[in-house]
Amino acid sequence: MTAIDTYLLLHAFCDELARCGMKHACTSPGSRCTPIVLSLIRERRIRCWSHIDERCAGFFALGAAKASGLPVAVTCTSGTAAANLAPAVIEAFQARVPLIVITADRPPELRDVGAGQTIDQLKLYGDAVKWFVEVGVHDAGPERVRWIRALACRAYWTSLHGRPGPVHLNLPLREPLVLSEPLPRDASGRPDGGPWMTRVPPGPPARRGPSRSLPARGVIVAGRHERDDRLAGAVAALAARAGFPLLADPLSGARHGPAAIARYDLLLRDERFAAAMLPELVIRVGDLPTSKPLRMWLVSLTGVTQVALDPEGAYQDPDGTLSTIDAGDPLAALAAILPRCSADPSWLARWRSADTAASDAIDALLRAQQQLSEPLVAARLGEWLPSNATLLVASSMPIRDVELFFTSAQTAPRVLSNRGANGIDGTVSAAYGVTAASAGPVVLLIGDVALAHDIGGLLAGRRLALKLTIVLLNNDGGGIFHFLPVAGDTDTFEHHVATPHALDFSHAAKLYGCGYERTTDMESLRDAIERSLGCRGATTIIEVRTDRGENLTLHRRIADAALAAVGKAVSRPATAAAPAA
Ligand SMILES: Cc1ncc(C[n+]2csc(CCOP(=O)(O)OP(=O)(O)O)c2C)c(N)n1
Ligand SMILES: [Mg+2]
Repeated sequence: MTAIDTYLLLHAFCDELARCGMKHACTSPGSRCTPIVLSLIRERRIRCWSHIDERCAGFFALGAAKASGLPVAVTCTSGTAAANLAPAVIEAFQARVPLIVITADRPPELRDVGAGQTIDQLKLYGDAVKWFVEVGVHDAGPERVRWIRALACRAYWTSLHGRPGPVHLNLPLREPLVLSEPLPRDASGRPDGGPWMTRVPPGPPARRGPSRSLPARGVIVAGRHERDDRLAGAVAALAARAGFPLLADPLSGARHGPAAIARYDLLLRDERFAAAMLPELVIRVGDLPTSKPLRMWLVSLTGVTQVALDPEGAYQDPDGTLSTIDAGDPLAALAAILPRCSADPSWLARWRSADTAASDAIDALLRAQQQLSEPLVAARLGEWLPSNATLLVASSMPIRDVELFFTSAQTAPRVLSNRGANGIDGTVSAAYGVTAASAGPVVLLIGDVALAHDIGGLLAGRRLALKLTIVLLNNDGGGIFHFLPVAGDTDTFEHHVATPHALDFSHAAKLYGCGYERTTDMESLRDAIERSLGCRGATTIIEVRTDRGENLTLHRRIADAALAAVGKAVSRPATAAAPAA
């Protein structure tokens, strides 16, 4: 086996990825991975994004795959480099994001004999990948070239079809790792320019049974669903026509239209409202939203038929509430449901009047605020950002505040978040990945601990000439933990749980060549965001300082005010609840 063999096989492999439709790949430096990196770069149809830190590379690839819906390749050298991809691989598996992870490895004769930078990379990511292949070392004879073309296609389609997710190809490479002569022309691909192998995705659902009419009191719960942008509109339209309240997380893209109930998290904290508004049917699309009151309410609906429309038949049911998982095409299922609906207008009207009462109370309270606050920033981002923008929201309070305070609007930006494994890691890198694969502007809403966790991700801005607007909610620690019982343990809480760090992020901005602004009022925040969206090139960090204790108090005041208003609207008093970490 010579370097020519290695490069011919890799050329065929990358050619097939491009023929299948791959647009983006991420590289990170090393010696062993040189043939993979050079082969990806030479494939002009694939745009290669270089990263120093493999953890950032993995999350960048995740963001690009999330934003484009297409598999993205990520490659790295052998050893701990490959282990650094694990968080992004796990998130991609949990969140059903198609990735093709290509790890360079030492050939078999150099394993477990003390060779440098060599670890056991076989099945390194365990069950967090859909498919693992030890590619092996081969001569580039016609049979092996055909085989590697088919392998590339299979990796691509496997990551994309059915339940999307990561696949892992471990690629041992023998020295020499660079070519000292020109690569012979390779015309081994299909002459029509198509992939070596295509796979027809799962077909239309089996014909549905007789059309019994459905109960009039239905509810639709819509959660994170990134892969089919037609679904959000179809769900909102069905909810409106069927008269079913639509409890839509902004991550579903479906929080709009006359049936959208934006304040479900608050409404369902009111025990009497939750008990009175019992549905006869629940239809779920996408993941379960984050809201704990919503999840608890779904659990309480014993005896109510709960159907999940999930094209991959994924088991998203931590509380065992589902009656059916319908793995057919959700659009076809929605179309089949509509003629069976017989709306009871008073059902939706009661939800809506409570929702309006809660919304008015929240608005009044937020408008009366003199200072910038975390809820206010989340609420206004939903209104200010143009509909062609993408808002990537970090885990912890930002994602909860977006769920709680985004209003219902057709013009809202697209909202993405890493909610497969709910990690606060890799968020900056994922945001740059989203930028790389998005036409419109990208804004990242992030807490200070999450930003500190992936501060190295900022490097992508200048190195890869990508622009990002970062709205940083800096409460010097994990504000979420103040909502949890652990906050009562004062001896250890501050240092070990809240983890204040006193970081001055303006220095990070300087180090990574980002713009930096600190804002203290609404007007200057809006101006700073507009300036950043309007400027060319650079990333801007726009910092809003908040206080964790005051944030807890404000959330409680908002919940109390909203619940009092809901209580009045439905002539009942109310109680409050806390989010889960
Ligand atoms: C990788 C990872 N480590 C730890 C956690 C646990 N965790 C959840 S929220 C949080 C604090 C986040 O703080 P920050 O980003 O400042 O947001 P805030 O809570 O202040 O809104 C931590 C450490 C996690 N989700 N993921
Ligand atoms: Mg914080």
